[in-house]
Amino acid sequence: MNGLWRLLVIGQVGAEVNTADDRKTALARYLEGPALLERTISALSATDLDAVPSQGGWTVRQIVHHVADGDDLWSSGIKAALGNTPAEFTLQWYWCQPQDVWAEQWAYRDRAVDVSLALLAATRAHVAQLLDHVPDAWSRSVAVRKPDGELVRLTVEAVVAMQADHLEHHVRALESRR
Ligand code: NI
Repeated sequence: MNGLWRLLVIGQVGAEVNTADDRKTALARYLEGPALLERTISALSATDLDAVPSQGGWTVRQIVHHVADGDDLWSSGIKAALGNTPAEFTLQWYWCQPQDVWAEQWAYRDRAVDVSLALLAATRAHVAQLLDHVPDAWSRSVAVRKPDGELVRLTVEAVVAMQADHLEHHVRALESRR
């Protein structure tokens, strides 16, 4: 579920600085994400939420929790970038075991989705508020220790784009199930 992270690290780090228009577009996608996800699942019954795809993989319920957790986990990285640039950010404690294990440990199968949807919307609104108030927020960065141990520097802009992409990736995958 985190192939995007790999793409980000090899594809976007060190890319040229984006224009204000690019940032506006990225922010709009980022902020529209929670409503997009909610719309995508709005017509689903409880049975639909828990249906295991015939080709295998997570249920819709599990994916909603996964997306909300992704944003929640990375919001700490954004906060570090906005206040403590020399800091090293890592999710090693999370990456050190498969996401299927987290899905079990954090009870993705059993929890109602409404709280995770609210968390996702609040996280994105909160980050957007910070971006609006912290000088040079978009171009600030944090050193991230990757799962393989390599240290890379990620801008806030890159993390915001990664989270927007992550949600949209899962929405497309959900839509293709129909
Ligand atoms: Ni994912």
